[in-house]
Formats: sequence, structure tokens, C-alpha cells
Amino acid sequence: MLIKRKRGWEIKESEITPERYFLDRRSAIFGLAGAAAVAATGGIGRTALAQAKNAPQTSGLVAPELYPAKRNEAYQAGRDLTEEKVATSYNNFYEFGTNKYIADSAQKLTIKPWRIQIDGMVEKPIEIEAEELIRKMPVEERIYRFRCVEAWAMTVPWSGFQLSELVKFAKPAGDPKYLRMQTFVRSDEARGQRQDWYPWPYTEGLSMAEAMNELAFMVTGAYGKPLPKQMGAPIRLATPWKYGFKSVKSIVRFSFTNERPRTFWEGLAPDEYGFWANVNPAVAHPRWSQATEEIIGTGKRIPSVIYNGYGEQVAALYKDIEGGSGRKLFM
Ligand SMILES: Nc1nc2c(c(=O)[nH]1)N[C@H]1C(S)=C(S)[C@@H](COP(=O)(O)O)O[C@H]1N2
Ligand SMILES: [Mo]
Repeated sequence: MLIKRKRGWEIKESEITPERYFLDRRSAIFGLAGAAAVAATGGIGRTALAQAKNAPQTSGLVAPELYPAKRNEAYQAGRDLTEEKVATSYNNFYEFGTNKYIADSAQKLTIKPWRIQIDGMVEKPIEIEAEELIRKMPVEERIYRFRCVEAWAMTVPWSGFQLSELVKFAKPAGDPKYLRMQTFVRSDEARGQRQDWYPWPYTEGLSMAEAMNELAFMVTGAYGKPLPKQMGAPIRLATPWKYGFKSVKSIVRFSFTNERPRTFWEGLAPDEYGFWANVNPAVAHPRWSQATEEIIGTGKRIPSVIYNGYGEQVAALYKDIEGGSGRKLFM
């Protein structure tokens, strides 16, 4: 374990990771001794680097012929890319464990075949193989900043397609207000799902206006290759103006609905992780500040920016809802 001097602005990762909190709480409730054995670490980047192995093979992944996809130069991050070996070895994917080093266990996930259901308020429910769906879509590369609620950030060259293209394909009917997205449930492959106190499946959602925003992106690749399993293969969401937990991985179901989806993290801690979850340095998480973020892989900490710097594209979405700039939009 790395030991380093603590400076004023630093928070220990053990103090801010939600998993630590929940494991401690559940251990207290269920007497699960040792369940909270999450390493207390200092610099996130250096820890990730220390744990980094070579990126896993891309063989067996979905629609490999689509990568590298042509970069859409309209989406630049203004920051250096996070090194691939860091981004692919420091991951959050509770289905495979509550620490950040789940890349190996995630290789157990079978992603071929991968059936996707599209249902709810649509002209006609659709069931389609992920590879077939992805091949129908205009796949391109975009560089996005990514800001986790735990106050760390990455910059990733994602490949995929605009979520609005999937909405068009789905043909919503009757003017639904929300799009709900859900991850698989397979406790045989994903050991984390044997912990039955979590509200599986991992569920997230967007308002339809958010889903139609140009930034909402279905990710199917990263670093010029098909998406590795630990990053949410074969298809996951990226909403770069929101905290990272909104970016649901390994999606099997899209449902159009008038009911606001109850999300995984809302189910666990509604006072800490809200539905909107827009990045805002001025609204602290109940247990830590959101004023700054650590760029993983560098050990550097920089000021955070409202909507993660994407206000030009998304600020208008929130003018008229839930009190505009109220705390609720930023939890
Ligand atoms: N299904 C599922 N999706 C998920 C998560 C998860 O645990 N399960 N974690 C979320 C969180 S908190 C973050 S920060 C990002 C992490 O994405 P990355 O591992 O590609 O960096 O995935 C999000 N999507
Ligand atoms: Mo996160």
C-alpha cells in the first residue's frame, strides 16, 4: 500500500467511496466480519497504476470490425487522455465486486450472445442481438471527460452512437417522459449479485429530453477497440455532464415509461445519490466536497466545473424543472 503525506485538500478514498460506507453498514447489520476489507488508499492514480495489468485481449468482443471508429472532432476534452491501462484497470462495477479492481472477474461475463429488449411505451416491443443493433448504428469516436461522484475523473476516447439514434430506432409511442436502462442479472457469472441486499438489476434512467441531448452517448468501444467487459460491454451509457454512476453498464433492457425510474443508488441511499446527479462543485455530497476532482493516473487535483464543463449543451434542460438550480438536480 502506498503511504503519502496528506495535504489539506486531500480526502482519503476510504472516506468517500460509497461501497466502504455500505459494507461497513451491512457488516454492522449482518455481522459480516471482514466484509469491509477495502484497502484505504491515498493517491487514486498511483494505486490504479500499481494495480494495472496489460489490457485484456479484445478477441471475443462484439462487432470488432467497427473499431477504431472515425473520431468526431466536435467532442474534445481539453485534457490529456487517461492512459488506457489505468482506465481499464480502475473500474466501478458492483456486479463483480465492490472495490475498483474487478477487471479480471468481469472477464467471466458472457457477452455473445447478448439479447437486448426494448419495451414500454413503444410502437412495438423489440428484441435484438446487441451485435446486430450496434452494426445498424452510426458508430463514431468521441472524447469525453468523466467525473465520478467519488471526486475522481478520467478522460476516455469512447466509441459508440448517440442515444437519440437508439430512441429513433425504438419508435416511442404516446410521448413517454423517461427512458429506463437496466443491467443483466446473472449471479452465476457476476458474484457481486449474490449479495442480495443490493437492489439488482442495476437501474438508471434519463428524462426523454436528456436522452435526446446530443451528449447522451451509447458506448460500445473505448481506446479504438470494442468495449472491454470491465467497462460495461457490450453496451453502456455515457452522460458526461452527470456523475459517473448514471453511466449504466452492460445494458439488457431499455424501457420507455412515464414513471421516473427508481435507480440502484437511489434505492440504497436516496439522500446521497439523486436521480438527476448533475455535476456541481457548489453542492457537496453529504459526506464530502465536490469542489475538486483527482485526475486518475496523475495524482493531480483540479477544480470541478458545473455540468462537468458541458453547460453549453445541457444547461437549458434544467431551466424549468424541480426549482431550476436547486440542490435536487445536483445530488
Ligand atoms: N451495471 C453497473 N453500471 C455501473 C456501475 C455498476 O456498479 N454497475 N458503476 C457506475 C459507476 S459508480 C461509475 S463511476 C462508472 C464507472 O465506469 P468505468 O469503470 O468504465 O470507469 O460506471 C457506472 N455504471
Ligand atoms: Mo462512480
